[in-house]
Amino acid sequence: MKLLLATRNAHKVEEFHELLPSIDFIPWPSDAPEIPESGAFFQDNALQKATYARDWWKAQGLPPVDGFLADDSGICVDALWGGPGVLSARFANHLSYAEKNPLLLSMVPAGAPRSARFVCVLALAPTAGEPFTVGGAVEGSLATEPRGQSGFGYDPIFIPEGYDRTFGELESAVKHQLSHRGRAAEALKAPLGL
Ligand code: ITT
Repeated sequence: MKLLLATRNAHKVEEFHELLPSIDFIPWPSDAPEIPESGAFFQDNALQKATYARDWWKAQGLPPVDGFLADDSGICVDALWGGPGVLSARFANHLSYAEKNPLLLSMVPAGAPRSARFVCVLALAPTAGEPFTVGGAVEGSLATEPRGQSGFGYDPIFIPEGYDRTFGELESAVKHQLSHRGRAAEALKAPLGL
């Protein structure tokens, strides 16, 4: 099965290759337009990205694929009322993650609950047919400081429930078993007949 992966995030691309190795993923071309995401919810954005990619691909007359897959995801911190959530990529986006992660931690008031979760919504727009979404989440807590080099983004500050190491410290195979994206990818298998 050939799916166009509607993302510019190279870390997501790498994770999808590992999570769904039987799928032949086609990357979003580097000269293609930015994929818009203007929704208020993970689901809106995932659907917007997948259907935009499908419409653009068709309009270009590019070789057919079986479908268009998009991921909208983020970290939701309870002490920040769910933020940065759907705005996770855009939070302080002039900063690197080495700067952004300590900044996010510093925004959590002393003594506040440190619970957080990663959420991932995947939208699949088949070449012909109705787009649909599946999702996954992982509960956990914020570390007191960034730890580990593995993964990407907010991984160094997130400790999944039942562990004492961050996603930045855990091996990618462990992250995939627990993660929001791993769970959403599992949920995609039945509808794709995998
Ligand atoms: P595309 O829209 O092109 O897919 P993006 O990075 O802008 O790329 P999102 O809008 O879905 O994607 O934002 C997701 C952000 O949430 C991502 O940039 C990270 O900051 C964070 N994030 C999502 N999944 C993560 C993970 O597994 N580990 C660490 N951070 C993650």
